[in-house]
Amino acid sequence: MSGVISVRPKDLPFDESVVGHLGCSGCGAFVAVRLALKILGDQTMLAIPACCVLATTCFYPQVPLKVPTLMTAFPATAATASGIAAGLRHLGKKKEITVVGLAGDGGTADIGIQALSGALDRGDQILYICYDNEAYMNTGVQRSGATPKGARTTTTPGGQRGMWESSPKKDLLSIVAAHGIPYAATSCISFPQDFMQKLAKAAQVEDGPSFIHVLAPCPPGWGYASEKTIELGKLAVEAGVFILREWENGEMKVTRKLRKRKPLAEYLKPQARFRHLTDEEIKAMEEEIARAWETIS
Ligand SMILES: Cc1ncc(C[n+]2csc(CCOP(=O)(O)OP(=O)(O)O)c2C)c(N)n1
Ligand code: SF4
Repeated sequence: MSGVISVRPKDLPFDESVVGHLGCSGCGAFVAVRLALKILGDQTMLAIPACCVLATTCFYPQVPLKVPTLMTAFPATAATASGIAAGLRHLGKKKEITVVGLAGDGGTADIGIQALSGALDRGDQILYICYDNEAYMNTGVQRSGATPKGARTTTTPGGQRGMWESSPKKDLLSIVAAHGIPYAATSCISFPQDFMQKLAKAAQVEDGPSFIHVLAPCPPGWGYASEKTIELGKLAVEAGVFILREWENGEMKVTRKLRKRKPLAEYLKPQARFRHLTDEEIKAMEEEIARAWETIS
């Protein structure tokens, strides 16, 4: 995509590019898809693997996604996007159409990471968006490499002490940036201007791949009331749990610095997936967050 993309609300298209999906109410992933398509426009082609977004939009004859979409095998999102981009290059349409790989955190941080790494390594002209609901939600809330420490999932049941997720969330942005690509960033659906600005930058990269990792809260998977999606996304960022960063021109920077972090308990307590944690455990996690911020800033 070439030309400057405006993210001012008055310049955004009124039309929606995803209409009538079967996702849950309050689904953060669909906020991400909706905003992304407002920025990317209808000259976009999507490659999507099995995930909530695909499962809730691919029920023929209804077609909720209004841009051409190719369903990919679960591990093959980035490879499929690369193939589409190669085809468009051959047809001389490389500049007209933005090719997007769109996948959940399981499809990105775990099963699709090899294809993603290959595409980044080759420098393929694709934009990859990982919407991160922090588990394999579509198949029943199994833990993924992006599930945060302390979270209960169906494969890390929190009811039994010591059985919940114990390894830290994979730092996807650093993994991607280590490939030396032109642009990569984290964002959160609760900060729509931040998300859209970063997407606009990612879409304008003309000499290689770009990557956006967007936190997308999930009411049933995280265990909270659906009207709290935006609030929880904000708290994730403001409690310092999910750090908004940008990798550009070979440098990593924090794009939303926090003068004072909100108490971690404010973010954790409304979510059933963290309900088993004791105050001491929350305090220990808060200390870890403080250490992460010291390292990063
Ligand atoms: C090779 C393969 N393994 C497993 C599955 C089953 N499967 C379909 S969707 C899915 C979960 C996807 O999780 P994620 O990528 O995090 O997206 P979300 O469902 O959270 O949107 C799984 C395990 C599959 N379709 N293909
Ligand atoms: S399970 Fe979560 S990610 Fe999937 S459609 Fe429902 S709210 Fe969205």
